[in-house]
Amino acid sequence: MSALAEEIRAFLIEKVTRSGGHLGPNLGVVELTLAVHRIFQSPKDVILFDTGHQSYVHKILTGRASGFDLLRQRGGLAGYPSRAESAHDVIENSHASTSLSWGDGISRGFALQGENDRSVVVVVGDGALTGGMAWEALNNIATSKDQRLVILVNDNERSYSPTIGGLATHLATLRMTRGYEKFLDWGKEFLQRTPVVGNPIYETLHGIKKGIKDIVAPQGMFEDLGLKYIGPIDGHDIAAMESALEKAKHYGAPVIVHALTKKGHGYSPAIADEAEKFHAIGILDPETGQPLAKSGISWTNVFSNELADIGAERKEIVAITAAMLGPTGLDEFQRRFPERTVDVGIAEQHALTSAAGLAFVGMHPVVALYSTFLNRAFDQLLLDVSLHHAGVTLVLDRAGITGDDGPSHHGIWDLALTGIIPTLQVAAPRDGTRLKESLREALDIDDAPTLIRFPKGALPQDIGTIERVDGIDFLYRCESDDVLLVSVGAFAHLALEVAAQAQREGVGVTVIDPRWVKPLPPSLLDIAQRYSRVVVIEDGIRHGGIASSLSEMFRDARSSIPIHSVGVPLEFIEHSKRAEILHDLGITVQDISRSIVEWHSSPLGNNFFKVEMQSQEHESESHKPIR
Ligand SMILES: Cc1ncc(C[n+]2csc(CCOP(=O)(O)OP(=O)(O)O)c2C)c(N)n1
Repeated sequence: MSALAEEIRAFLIEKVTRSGGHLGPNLGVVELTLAVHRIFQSPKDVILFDTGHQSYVHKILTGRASGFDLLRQRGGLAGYPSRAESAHDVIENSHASTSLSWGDGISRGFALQGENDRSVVVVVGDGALTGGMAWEALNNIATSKDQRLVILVNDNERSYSPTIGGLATHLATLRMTRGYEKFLDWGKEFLQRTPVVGNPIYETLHGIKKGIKDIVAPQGMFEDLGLKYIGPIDGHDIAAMESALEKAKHYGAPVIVHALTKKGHGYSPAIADEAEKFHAIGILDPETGQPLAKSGISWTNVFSNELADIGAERKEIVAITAAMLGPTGLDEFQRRFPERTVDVGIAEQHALTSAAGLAFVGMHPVVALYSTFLNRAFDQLLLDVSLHHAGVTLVLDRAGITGDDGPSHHGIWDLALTGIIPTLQVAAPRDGTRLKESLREALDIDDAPTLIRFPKGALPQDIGTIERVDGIDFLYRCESDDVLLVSVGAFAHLALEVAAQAQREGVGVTVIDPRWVKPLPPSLLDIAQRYSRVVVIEDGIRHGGIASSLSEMFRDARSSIPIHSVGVPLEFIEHSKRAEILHDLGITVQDISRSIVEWHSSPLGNNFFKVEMQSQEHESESHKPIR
């Protein structure tokens, strides 16, 4: 078995350094996953991976090794579990802390249906255990006496960076008991070899074991919740893991198995990476662990440095991350102002309400999240932050189509979600200069929440402003009154190319960037009056997006100017390169300019807009694009 483990490890290093992906977490679960598959019979027994980023070994063991050449690429294996790939995958996840609820539901269903020979195993990291949903589930699971549910805690002491908080401290305490168990084992061997008095002393010692343990290392939490606890076990010791899982399997009620693993185990470049242990990597040289391509300045870098500079000027700024300090760029702020940086764990809901509290006493919190994870905290944004007019600034990285991570990682919902939140103001900067500018503008607003969204990846070149009218930037002005193109955020370069192409084909297009897209500046209406048609390009779902808000604004003003929208249709989009996805959706210079030209040549009132038509094919009746 250890030879197989080494083979899998070498395979992972070879393949994942070539494609990019979650290398560190998977290197850490090789033995643990082998043991799970030896003791449980998937898919009869259901194996669930929380978050799902550490399911590569499971994929290899369930017949998908050959798919690793195209990991996270078009037509290849997904980076997370995928039902389409295998009957061994049950949850299409990537958002953390949901697996215990899934496990509860499935094992409860088995019990209700009398399927008492089926178990559910949930592999959950110490990071994912910091999420509120995990605790809601534990509270519920603890009442069950007959669910065959094994909660395998993969404790590597890290989320991206070290896991922080009370739970992490408790797990550390449980880890300490390992020393105590060893002491007991030693005592047993030594005393039992001692004639006459040895055995009674050992028995006494063992009898008060729990008492001593509670002093040396309190067992508290899990057992107090009423959950059977087994551990801690060396998660790299396959035999020990098998034996613990075997016990857990036959326990017949929910049980926690606490495994200790090392993220990046067996690969020295990962172990040497103090910050993130190669949690998620790009393409690397497998020998050295060094990136093969030089990455340029990213949106994240610009935000990171600017916020840290503002932090030096303004003492009321507090930075909040939900276990993603490095990926969101808050690491620089933390380096300079550790006392004003808070890592709440994977707890976006708590982050937002806690930020509202900070704002109440005069601080200005900046909560930095990936766009997709804001979905989690919608109610908190609506009712704790916005209803209370809290001066909280949200910064959403990875907004728009992200690509390789698949359907649940695209940041395509934030504009639609935030569009219905009163008091909230939203900015979509088009470049680095506008990002810095809007961040400062947002931080000057203390009586309402603000949100700034920008995409993944390299920063585009700045695009200068010809003229600013009521906060709206003119990026290209055309003499003709044919089309006004409203570009949202980082689509500005695309919009300018579209304008140039359409102009070559005889249609004049003026390009503007409203910068703040919620609320839309009222003078947008006055500007638009001069044109025959308005087109909006946005990197988010069209349903309920910026074109939708603009259309409502025009309707309210009884304006009849036709508005057309280019954006993401209402569907779940598989993993693929961002450019490939945009191409599929018709969000390219060629497609959009061709559509504008066709549309322009068709009579008013009978417009045919190809981009919309392409997207519409995927949409239900109720989600028709704006016309
Ligand atoms: C709701 C949510 N917020 C943030 C993330 C980003 N994220 C992905 S993995 C991860 C850390 C997970 O740590 P852990 O569960 O301990 O797993 P490990 O990587 O250590 O194996 C985070 C924060 C996420 N997936 N879901």
